[in-house]
Amino acid sequence: MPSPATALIVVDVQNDFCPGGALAVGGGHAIVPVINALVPRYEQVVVTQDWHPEGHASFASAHPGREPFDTTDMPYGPQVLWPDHCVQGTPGAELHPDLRVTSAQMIIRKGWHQGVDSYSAFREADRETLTGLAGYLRERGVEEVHVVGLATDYCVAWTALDAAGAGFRVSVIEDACRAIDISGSLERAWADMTAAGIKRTTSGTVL
Ligand code: VGL
Ligand code: ZN
Repeated sequence: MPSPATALIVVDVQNDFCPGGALAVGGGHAIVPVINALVPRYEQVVVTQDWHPEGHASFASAHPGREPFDTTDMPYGPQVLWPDHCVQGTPGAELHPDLRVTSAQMIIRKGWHQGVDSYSAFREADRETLTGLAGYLRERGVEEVHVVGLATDYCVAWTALDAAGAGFRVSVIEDACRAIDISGSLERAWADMTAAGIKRTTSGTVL
């Protein structure tokens, strides 16, 4: 059993990232039973939702002539352009219906600002705007976080890297994640996470 000073962060297990959704991650739904088994082992559970306004700057549809999965330059740096996904209040933005996270006390919704994406649950893509999650966790005595969810190479990796940057010990539970993996993004994400001292574990170490 992880100590009460370890929080589980469940990243973006939403309909749009599961098969049939707008930005489906291969096998995204397969992690739901794994996460459901993990959740009762933690006293502190944080859930995140990608939560974009209509016409969000990360949507290819907001950039005439551009296609999903192109990259563009935003004021804060390069940005992959995505299909419209996780629009606030739509069914695609809801958590997967089989996900059991009723014990979670904190839900972070991110990607809310029209012109700024936010893969990370801690810090938006401008790298300046904080969500408040680090302060919340610190005030609650959290020292370590375990990260699961979708997608390994985007929102999970950025969340894990920012958690490490904020001073938490971090593990990513690999079998409770699935990746988008475009142009080597998954391999790069693991290299970055390893370099940051993030542990790559499996659910068996907790269950
Ligand atoms: C995500 C792409 C765009 C994610 C969110 O949850 O990994 N990826 N928005
Ligand atoms: Zn998004």
